Amino acid sequence: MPNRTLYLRRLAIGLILNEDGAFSFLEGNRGIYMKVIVSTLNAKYIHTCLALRYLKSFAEPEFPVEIKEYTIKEPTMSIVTDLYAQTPDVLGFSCYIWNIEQTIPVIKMLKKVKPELKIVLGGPEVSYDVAYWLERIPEVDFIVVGEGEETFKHLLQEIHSSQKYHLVFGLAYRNKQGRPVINPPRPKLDLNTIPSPFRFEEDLPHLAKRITYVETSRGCPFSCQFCLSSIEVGVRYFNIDRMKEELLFLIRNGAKLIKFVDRTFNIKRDYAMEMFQFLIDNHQGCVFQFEITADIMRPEVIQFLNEHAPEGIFRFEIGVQSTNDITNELVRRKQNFKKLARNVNMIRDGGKITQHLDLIAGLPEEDYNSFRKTFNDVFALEPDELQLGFLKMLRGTGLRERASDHGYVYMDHAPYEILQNNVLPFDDIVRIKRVEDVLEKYWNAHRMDHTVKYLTQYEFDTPFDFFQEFGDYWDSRGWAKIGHQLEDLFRRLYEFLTQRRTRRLQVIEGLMKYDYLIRHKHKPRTTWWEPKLDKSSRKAYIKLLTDKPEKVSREFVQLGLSEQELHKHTMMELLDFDLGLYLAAGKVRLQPTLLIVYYHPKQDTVAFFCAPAEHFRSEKYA
Ligand code: B12
Ligand code: SF4
Repeated sequence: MPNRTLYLRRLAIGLILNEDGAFSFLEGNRGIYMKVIVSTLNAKYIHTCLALRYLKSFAEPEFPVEIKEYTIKEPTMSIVTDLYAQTPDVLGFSCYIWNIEQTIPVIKMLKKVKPELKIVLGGPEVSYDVAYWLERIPEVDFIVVGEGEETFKHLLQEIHSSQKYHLVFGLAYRNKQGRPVINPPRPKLDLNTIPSPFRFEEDLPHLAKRITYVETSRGCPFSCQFCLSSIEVGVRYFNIDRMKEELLFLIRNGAKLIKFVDRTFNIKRDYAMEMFQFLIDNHQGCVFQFEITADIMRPEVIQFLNEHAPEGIFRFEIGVQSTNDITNELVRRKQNFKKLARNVNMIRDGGKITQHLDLIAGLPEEDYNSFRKTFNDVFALEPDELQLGFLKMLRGTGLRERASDHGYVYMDHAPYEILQNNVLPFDDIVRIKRVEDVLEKYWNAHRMDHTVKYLTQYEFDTPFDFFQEFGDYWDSRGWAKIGHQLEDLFRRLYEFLTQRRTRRLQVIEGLMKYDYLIRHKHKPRTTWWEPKLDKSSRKAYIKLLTDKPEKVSREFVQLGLSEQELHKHTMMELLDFDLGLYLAAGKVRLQPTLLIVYYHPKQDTVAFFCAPAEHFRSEKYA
């Protein structure tokens, strides 16, 4: 019978009576602990690894487990040194596409200096092509395939007792002859038997600083052939009352960002609705992210959220991937883009929920032109963020198995990104990468929303063409290799637009200035352009604005700004067109306009005002 605190590693020659009345073995007079550590290299410090916390909660109290997390940026030597210093007997690594290539050198080094260490791998990256991994990393002793909680615990029991590894379902290892043995898979676990992974004392101080991952279900009912989640059959749920308690605990202990890793959070409508309502009632300012399948959302659910959700607490990640029907059929992805678009528009119009839409370039039969259309279809929905990713041929997926059907050529090692296929040559992939680069910097970072919207609507044939042409120019100027301040981003776009002789540049320039000025919370020290107003004109305008604020607007009068406040907290610029009319009605009327931007010193807010310059002209020069 296992002791609650001591674990024997070798054959014992004595017995001791434990606190709980059970006996355990002693070697000589000394108890020997089996020290178990589970570790991973996260993509960034802000991420945390939920899997490690499940492994710990399930293995304890019989097997105390310590968690050690690093990032993929940390030097191998410092990770090895740190883990070595913990003197583990069993060390498990959580392996994903983003960390496997950085984890392997850590394993190899550790095993050189501590050959007796038992190394266990688990996670989606090593759960497929298991024989390949056992062969590629001889330093690894065991691989846990698929769901890990029960298998890992059973493995610890076997390491610790009779080493009958053939009894451990879901385990892979090498036999005495060094040949790989892959045991039959383990039946799925009843999720509600897993103790809470969210309440470890050592996690609490970090809740506010890092992302907390939460699962309410495992599995996905869909079968998209590029995705690992399509492989698992059936969806299992955690009890909703238990999940509510867990969430409340996390929120009360300071969690600021909780990401639900459910593959499709809204599959079970009642569960999702009850959870939305619960989070609306209890959020305390915490933000919640969900992966949503948008086309299956009912309009009443969106209406409910639009009416009741506080602004900014929910963020939906919506995979669109492609709007090409043939492509979606080939990857067995059922998607009704019409319904998806209706729902995304409805959510956007509600103004409460942030939307992040995903696209994948390189899916079967999606050539450059088809991808251009996909991009434009989705950009038209004006998502807060549009992420353009490139297809990765994940181990275990149907698409990877049938890669040759579509002429796929891809990277040998993770992340297995495609380099070309039968309809998308490498040249096109490189071109699309340039689109991704400027899309991230300009649209997703929201650096100049008004300018980009104007350019994509009026100056370029389609949004994609703007990002492509600008991305090509960006690359040709060598800017992809250097860093950028905010001002540089404006100057570079302006240079691009000037050299291609873009029409109505003075309007675009005005929008760019407006975008620059309203992006700051405090009066900016510099501008990316030479101000049109010299010192004395600015002084004259300030005098006029102090004396006759009614020439601007009633709201401006209400601010009651003194001459000194105007000097200190406003920026002013003369534009060539009526910005107010453009923002209100989308119409461009050429007319000199004074733009006044006021940075409220106490509230950290910014307000802007426009007035026809002629309102002031006669008086200014009188
Ligand atoms: C969080 C997350 C991320 C985070 C990373 C978080 C971090 N820690 O650094 C971010 C946002 C960065 C990310 C990015 C990407 N991700 Co991601 N991501 C996830 C997500 C949503 C949750 C992972 C999770 O916590 N799951 C819950 C846990 C409990 O499940 P689990 O990880 O499978 O763990 C269980 C078992 O695998 C096993 N196990 C796991 N570790 C260990 C260790 C040991 C020792 C043992 C015994 C067992 C064991 O036991 C666990 C409990 O049963 C999954 C989807 C999902 N819902 O799982 C995708 C997923 C992991 N991501 C995936 C992909 C493809 C990507 C991207 C490549 C997508 C892209 N943009 O193209 C990028 C890669 C980024 C990069 N830098 O290269 C794939 C994984 C492919 C792979 N082979 O690893 C997944 C599965 C999505 C999918 N359905 O295809 N991702
Ligand atoms: S892409 Fe999304 S919907 Fe499709 S199988 Fe994966 S998780 Fe499920």
